[in-house]
Amino acid sequence: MNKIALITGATSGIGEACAKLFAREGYNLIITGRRAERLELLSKDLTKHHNIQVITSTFDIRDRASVLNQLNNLPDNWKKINVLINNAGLSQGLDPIDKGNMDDWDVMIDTNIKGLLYVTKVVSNWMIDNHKGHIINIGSIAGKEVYLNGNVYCATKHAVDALNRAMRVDLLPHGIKVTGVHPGAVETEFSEVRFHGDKERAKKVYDGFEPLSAVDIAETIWFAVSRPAHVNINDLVVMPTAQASASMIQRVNTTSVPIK
Ligand code: NDP
Ligand code: 8X3
Repeated sequence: MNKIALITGATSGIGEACAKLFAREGYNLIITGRRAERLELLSKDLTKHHNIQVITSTFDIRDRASVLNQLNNLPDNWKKINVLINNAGLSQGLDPIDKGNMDDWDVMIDTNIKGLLYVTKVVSNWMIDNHKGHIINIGSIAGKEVYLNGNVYCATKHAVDALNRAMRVDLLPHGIKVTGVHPGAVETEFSEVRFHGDKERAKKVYDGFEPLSAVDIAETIWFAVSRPAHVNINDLVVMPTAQASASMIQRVNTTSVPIK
């Protein structure tokens, strides 16, 4: 029987790279996101190339009823989840606190904190029933530091950092591993989403240095997941070599300049 991983936000970037890597390692997958067509394409591709099964589950992680309905309606044998990757998340906007867009704030708080909590509540109960499991929480360097105009996104990722530690304490009696992975700049659709679809502005974020790739983070997650049963990796901060902190990046032909 293959192990099972549930990956939220598998329609692009880090989540998609995790789905591909875990499929290669023989995991059956539950992949989620809002873009059903992308989930279906990914599912077809993974099942064609690997001897695994995939369930696609389309929901907006901010919609509590939808999260509960989709997850609770999974077949019982799919509820024995070995690995949960709490990856779905986003930044919207990059404005000083006094000029922030409150709709952007709601989206970030509802997705990055509340959505992660809804999924975790359901899956952690199944892990408790199974007396095992591993939860990977994707935080960010933005959860370890704050930077100019990052305010609410940073706050949500600080919350993920706190929840990562809190989950480890609460789930200790049940033998469930909890790992936080906190990347610096990873080139995905992240910046395009942050800048409300402005591709030109998004591209500039990664100009003049080599950012992390989604595969770099998937491999880091796999390292944590593939440790022996008695070893838990608590927390990993993973940066591009050219990035020293959230706001310091060494770009070609420049000295260190702010990232945004
Ligand atoms: P992408 O934009 O490429 O992927 C984000 C994923 O999250 C998509 O699959 C998207 O799916 C999903 N998602 C977003 N909102 C929702 C929602 N409301 N309901 C369900 N799914 C949702 O970005 P990344 O891969 O870079 O981001 C993945 C995680 O990594 C995020 O938590 C991000 O904060 C974190 N991170 C990213 C860094 C970077 O530099 N890229 C650095 C540090 C952390 P869909 O749109 O189909 O719903
Ligand atoms: C994404 C990285 O530095 O843009 O979490 O916040 S950063």
